[in-house]
Amino acid sequence: MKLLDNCLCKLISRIEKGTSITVSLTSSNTITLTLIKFNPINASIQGIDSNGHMIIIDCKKVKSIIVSHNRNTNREEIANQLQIPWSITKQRNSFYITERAGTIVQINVQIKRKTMNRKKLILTRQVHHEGEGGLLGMVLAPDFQRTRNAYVYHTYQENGNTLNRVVQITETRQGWVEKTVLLDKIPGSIIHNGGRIKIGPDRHLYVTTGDAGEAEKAQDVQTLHGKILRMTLEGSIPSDNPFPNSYVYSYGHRNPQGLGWAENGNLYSSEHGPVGHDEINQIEKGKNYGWPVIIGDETRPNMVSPLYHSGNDTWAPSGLSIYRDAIYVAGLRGQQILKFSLSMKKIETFFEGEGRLRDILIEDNNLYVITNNTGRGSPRPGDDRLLKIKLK
Ligand SMILES: [Ca+2]
Repeated sequence: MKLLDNCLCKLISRIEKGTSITVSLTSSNTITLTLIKFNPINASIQGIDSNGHMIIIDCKKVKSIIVSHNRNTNREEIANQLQIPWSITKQRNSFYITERAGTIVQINVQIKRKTMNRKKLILTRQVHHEGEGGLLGMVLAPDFQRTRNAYVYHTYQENGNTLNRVVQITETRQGWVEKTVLLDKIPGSIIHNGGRIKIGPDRHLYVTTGDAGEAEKAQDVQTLHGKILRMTLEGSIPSDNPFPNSYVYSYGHRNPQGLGWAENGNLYSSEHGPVGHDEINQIEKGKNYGWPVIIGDETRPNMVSPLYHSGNDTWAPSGLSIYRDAIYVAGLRGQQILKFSLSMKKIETFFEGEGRLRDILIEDNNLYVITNNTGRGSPRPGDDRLLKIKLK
């Protein structure tokens, strides 16, 4: 035990594996890594750095160490050094995470090996990254394994106007190349761009759009402001959409950013409200969700009040995923995962302590969440992160 006389080595030996640590070897040489193990035989630290490489450090050479705040023992760091990440998709051992400036990071997780590969988008219209806009939602095509096709939602500019569009892209060695445009000219702005896209149980694409700062247009079914849209995977209007020749599936939304289906097929969405009054809604075809006419518990004939709202608190809810009876919603301002019980209509804090949270994916009893402290917020060393939390 003589090797552990160094008090930093003693401290490191007590850090739980999976914790993110930043070690300084010299004033200019700092490494952030996820701790795999401490080896007491030679007082070395084994960890994974931000590029997924295995690193071994002699802890006697460590000058100082920062241990990330970690109140969540049931939390494993899958990746770090993400740059303003916005959405998570996954297939087999690979996660695909969009970054708002216009890149997609693939994180491949094998049992003993982890790789991180960042690819650019090759588009006919550049990603316009400003304010809340940029590269936002992404979903892999059902036949991705064979075709490498996916769908993304991104902000762009045309004749000085900020707009959004949904495009199909294909993964190549050089990057993700635009294949077809499903829908463009979706209203955009520095704020309220919506941007979540998901494929429903009916194999149609659902898209959330924001009011782009023009609240009253959320009530106009002739425009695409503040709507949830539904289209086929080829970008056409399904014949059973509620309004003739229209992508609009539901309207009266302010800035919805979460979409998910329960096992019974019900669709739910999260929505940013005005100064508090953030919402969780059950989305039904053709219905009006009230913005900007009603907020909170207010009611109006032919308008749907939320299933639950935050009152005067602010969650700033973004991505959501549904598991058994509960909707798990990522909170930006609230900096927590909210768990909303569908049967009890009750909400509780499921997870917190990692700063702003942007998107959630649940698969095989595991919940994956991305933090969003870069871009806006207080990034810590190693931010932003992809974390894994086991569900009981
Ligand atoms: Ca509403």
